[in-house]
Parts: sequence; structure tokens; C-alpha cells
Amino acid sequence: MPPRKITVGAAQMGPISASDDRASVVKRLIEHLKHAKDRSCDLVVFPELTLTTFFPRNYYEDEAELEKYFEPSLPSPATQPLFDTAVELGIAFYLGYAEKVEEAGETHHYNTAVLVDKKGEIVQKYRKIHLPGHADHRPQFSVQHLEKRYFEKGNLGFPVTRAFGGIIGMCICNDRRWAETYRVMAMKGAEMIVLGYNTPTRPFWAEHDNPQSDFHNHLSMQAGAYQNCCWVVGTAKAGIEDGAGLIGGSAIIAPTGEIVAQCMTRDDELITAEADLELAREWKENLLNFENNREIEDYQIITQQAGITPPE
Ligand code: CDT
Repeated sequence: MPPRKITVGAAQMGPISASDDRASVVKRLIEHLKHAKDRSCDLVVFPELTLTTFFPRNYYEDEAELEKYFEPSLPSPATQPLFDTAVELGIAFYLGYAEKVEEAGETHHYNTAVLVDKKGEIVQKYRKIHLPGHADHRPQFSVQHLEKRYFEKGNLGFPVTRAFGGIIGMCICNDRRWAETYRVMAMKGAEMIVLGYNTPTRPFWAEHDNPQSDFHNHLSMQAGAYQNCCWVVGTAKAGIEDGAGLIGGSAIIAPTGEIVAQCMTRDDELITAEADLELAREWKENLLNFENNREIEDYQIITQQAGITPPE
């Protein structure tokens, strides 16, 4: 089969302070798109919660202070220039944001990402399923992780969509640490999985930075790519945000599990690679061949229980 190549970019963002307004962030995103155009990108992947600081590290008493991080619409007046520039340059993008939505007369809050095609149309939406952290206020932690307080679990499953001549799947940050995330999308034919992340250098339960956090970031994405024969594009928000550290290490990973491009800074940085989606199909068919080799009668425990049942 002839190659099916797309040029993909991971547009890592450096820190975004709580005092930075949307316009200043959108300006930085547009700079990324311009560089991506110079490098002939078809698709650019921005981070999780791209438009704001990683606010779940803070406990907010004041509802209004929290609500300012959420987008009631997308595109919004502030993000419209990003959509316009992407259309003008002919670049598709993945964008993570905090979504506030009215559904069936109720207000919901999700940690969401959209896939926007080259015409500026949202072709797929994903709402984060694996929400890490805690829901209660834990002032004893120097950096909290309140995603379970501020967001509801996503209700759209793990979506994949036909786009750019291939099959593209979406997830967000903590999802990348779960084997099930990749497998579900691979079983829907995903050839490339795109994701954004905000990974604190110091886990919420610890008093020190985790020296293995960069290693675990790559380990989980490389394993997901190899074990499912997918391209994986993971993009960080990185650096010191209002005194709290976030890892970098944004990476583009081939279906072989090899990193083909990796960010070296913890600032705004674009990496790109030409991804042959045919490689994903070929390896999935030959190395794994799910249909011939998956032994589903022995996997039932995976969907029947969440916790561990050790032998007596
Ligand atoms: N944003 C997000 O999901 N962060 C989590 C932190 C988990 S603590 C190790 C992550 O998986 O990176």
C-alpha cells in the first residue's frame, strides 16, 4: 500500500499565569500555527486546558473566580482569531479547554478537547474520562489536584474519527497512563492518538518532585503506541506556573514505540514529524492482528470490576 503521510506538530506551551488573559494565550497559539505552516503541518496538537493556567492545583472558595477558567462556547470571541488563522493557514488542530455547557437544563463542567479540521469545523469532541486527584480540599498539600472537584467524568466515550486520510483518536492527560484508553481506540481502528497534558512535577500526595515523572510520561505513551500500533502525539503545558512546576517532554511517537521528535525545553516549542498512517495499519495487521490473536474470554475481569481481587 502507498504511504498515507500527514505532517503533525506538537505545540508545547510554556507556563500560563493565572493573570494571563485569553488574548495573550491565543496570540502565542497563533505564533505556533505560523511556525507550523512553515513546516507544512496538517495538524497541530495543543495541550490540555490550553487557554489557562492549570487551575485544578488551586482550591477556590469563590465560584466566580473558578468560573472564569471555563469557556461557555467555542469558538468564543477570544478564541475566534485562532480558528480564523487555522483556516487561513489550512491547519487542523486539537485544543484542550475547560468546557461549561448547558445540557437538558443543567450546567455541566468538563475537561474537554476538540479536534478542529482545516475548515475550522469541530469534527470531534472528547471529555476527559480518567480524572485524577481528589474532590475535597486538602490544604496540607503544597500543590493540590482538584480535577475530581471541578470536572464531571466525560460522557462521550473514547472517540475516533476519520480525518486527514486516517483514523484519529483523542484523549487527555491522565488517560494516557491507562492501557484501556489506547486499546479501546485501537479497537475502533485508531491510527493516531492525540492528547494534551499538564503533569505537575510534584504529585499531589508528595512533598518532593517525582524524579521519574518524565520517564513515566514517555513510558506510558510509548507503551500505548507500541502495544496498539498507533502514532501517539502528546503535548505538554510546561514550566513553572505561578510557582508550581509542570513537566515538558512533548513527544511524537511512532507505532513502533520509538520517539521520533521530542521537545527539549519547558517553554513554547514546536516539534513536527511526518507520520505515515499506513505504518500503523501495517503493524496492527501483522504484529498484533487483534481478530486472530485477542483472547477475549480471558479478559472479562477488565470490564467487570475496577479494583483488585487477590487470591485468598
Ligand atoms: N492533568 C492530569 O491529568 N495530570 C495527571 C497528574 C497525575 S499525578 C501523577 C497526569 O496523569 O499527568
